[in-house]
This record gives sequence, C-alpha cells and structure tokens, in this order.
Amino acid sequence: MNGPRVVVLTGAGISAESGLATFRDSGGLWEGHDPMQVATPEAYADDPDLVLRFYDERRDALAHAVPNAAHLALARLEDALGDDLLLVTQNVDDLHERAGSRRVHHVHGSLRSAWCTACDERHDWDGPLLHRPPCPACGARDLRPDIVWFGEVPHGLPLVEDALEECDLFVSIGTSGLVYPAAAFVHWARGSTLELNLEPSAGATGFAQSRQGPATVLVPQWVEELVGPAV
Ligand code: BJW
Repeated sequence: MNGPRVVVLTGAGISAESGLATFRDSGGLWEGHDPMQVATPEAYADDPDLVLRFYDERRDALAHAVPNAAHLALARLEDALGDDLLLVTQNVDDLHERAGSRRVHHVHGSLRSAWCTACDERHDWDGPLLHRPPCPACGARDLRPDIVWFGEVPHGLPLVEDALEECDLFVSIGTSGLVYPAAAFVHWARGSTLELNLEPSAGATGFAQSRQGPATVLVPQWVEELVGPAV
C-alpha cells in the first residue's frame, strides 16, 4: 500500500453509543466504584469477589452490545489502508473485531480472555469467573480477568511506539487522555495529530487538530475524507 501511515487510538467513548458505559463520564463505570478498588492488582488481592463480579457484569453487558457506525468506519479504513493502519485500542471489548477490523491491538487486555496466574496460559473466555472455574490447561482455580490494571504494563508498547515514530497521522478517538502511557501517544507521534471526542479531552491541546461530537458522526466523516465514500 502507498496510502498514509495511520495510527488510530480508541477509548471508551467509541463504544459509548453501543451502550457500553465509559469510565469517567457521568453515569460511567466508576461512578459507583473507586477505580483503585476494582482496577489494581492490590484490589484484586484484597477483595477478589468484588473485582470478579465487576468484570463478570461487564462481560455480560458486552454480549448484548453491537458495533456502531464508528467501529464500522474503522473497519472500512483497514480495508482501504491495509497494513498502513495500526488500530490500537484501550478498550477491553471486542466491538472492533465484530465490526470487521482484523488487526486490533488491545493494550489494556480483553474482557473475553482469562489469564491463569498459576500456569500463565491465556484462554478465550465468555462465561463468569466469580465461581472460580478451573483453568482448562492446568486445572488450578486461579483464573483472573485478562485486563491490564493500574501499575501493570500495557501490552505490546514497542510495536505501538515504532508505528507512532513512523506514522503520517495519529488519530485519538473517544478517550479522556487521563491514563498513561496512552495519553502520551500524541507526543510520541511523528506525523500530524487529530483528536475526535465528544468534548476536548484533558490532552486536547497536544493535538494539531481537535473536533468535537459523537464518534458515530465524526469517525465516518473523517474516514470518508481520508479514503472516499463507501461504495
Ligand atoms: C465520547 C463519546 C461519544 C463519551 N463519542 N466521544 C503519571 C504519568 C505517567 C503514568 C502515570 C502517572 N501516574 C500514574 C501513572 C500510571 C497509570 C496512570 O495512568 N494513572 C493515571 C490515573 C494518572 N498507568 C498505568 O498504571 C498503566 N501502566 C503503566 O503505566 O505501566 C508502567 C509502564 C508503562 C510503559 C512501559 C513500562 C511500564 C496501566 C494503565 C491501565 C489502565 N487500565 C484501565 C482499567 C482496566 C480496564 C477495564 O477495567 O476496562 O483501562 S483504566 C481505564 O481507563 C481503562 C481505560 O482503557 C482507560 C482509559 O479510559 P478512556 O478510554 O479514556 O475512558 P474515559 O471514560 O476516561 O473517557 C471517555 C472519553 O470518551 C471522554 O473524554 C468522553 O468525553 C468521550 N466520549 N462518549 C466520542 N459518544
């Protein structure tokens, strides 16, 4: 491909119109929870039932959600750009994949995966974890959500860093810009930068351009500008 090399970062805002709660907006996932009580390894050690129930409920909600126009537009962008697009998501849902994106890089893990802390195997997982099911590989009852919590290292950062250093354009969609290292990607990007968000994020001033509105409107518009109308 000879198109522009594009890195797209998505956050909870892109899935909001699919009915999945964001983290920090009013009515968000953490309104009734202290993040430090559910999204740290320490929280899990202190009260595993609380943490497992929180993620079981979200896995259940995900089963009833469907991709929206923003996810579909990014899948179309991949069809047009091929390997010149790297789609990086902080989201632990699978709505990009279900929209048709094939190369999705989940830096914060996946709700539909369980990680056995006894044998270190990861397993596709759609059911609950609260009842401590055995690991399909080793039988230990030590499966935890395969999620990157605060204080843990996000997945695959070298690949993202390389892509950002070589990209022509970095686009951040539906993320508050409050969680690192993703919040710093805009500063690692070599090329032009664009934010698409409901409102200016905490990092908005770091972008060359910032557009405000719902992802289901802004993302299809931007994809059409870049690769033309859907046929
Ligand atoms: C719409 C919309 C619509 C709504 N259309 N838009 C200082 C500097 C650097 C780092 C740190 C620091 N202090 C502490 C740290 C470390 C820490 C951190 O960032 N803490 C902050 C609180 C400051 N980071 C870490 O610990 C990370 N690890 C790490 O740094 O390791 C060290 C290391 C790094 C590199 C190399 C080697 C070592 C790990 C972070 C893990 C984050 N995990 C979570 C929770 C687990 C997953 C889960 O439960 O699902 O991931 S936190 C939570 O926030 C979740 C999200 O992925 C993440 C980002 O949230 P997001 O997506 O931005 O959602 P919201 O709700 O905040 O925002 C939604 C946005 O959408 C809003 O702006 C809305 O306006 C918008 N929106 N509807 C468009 N319809």
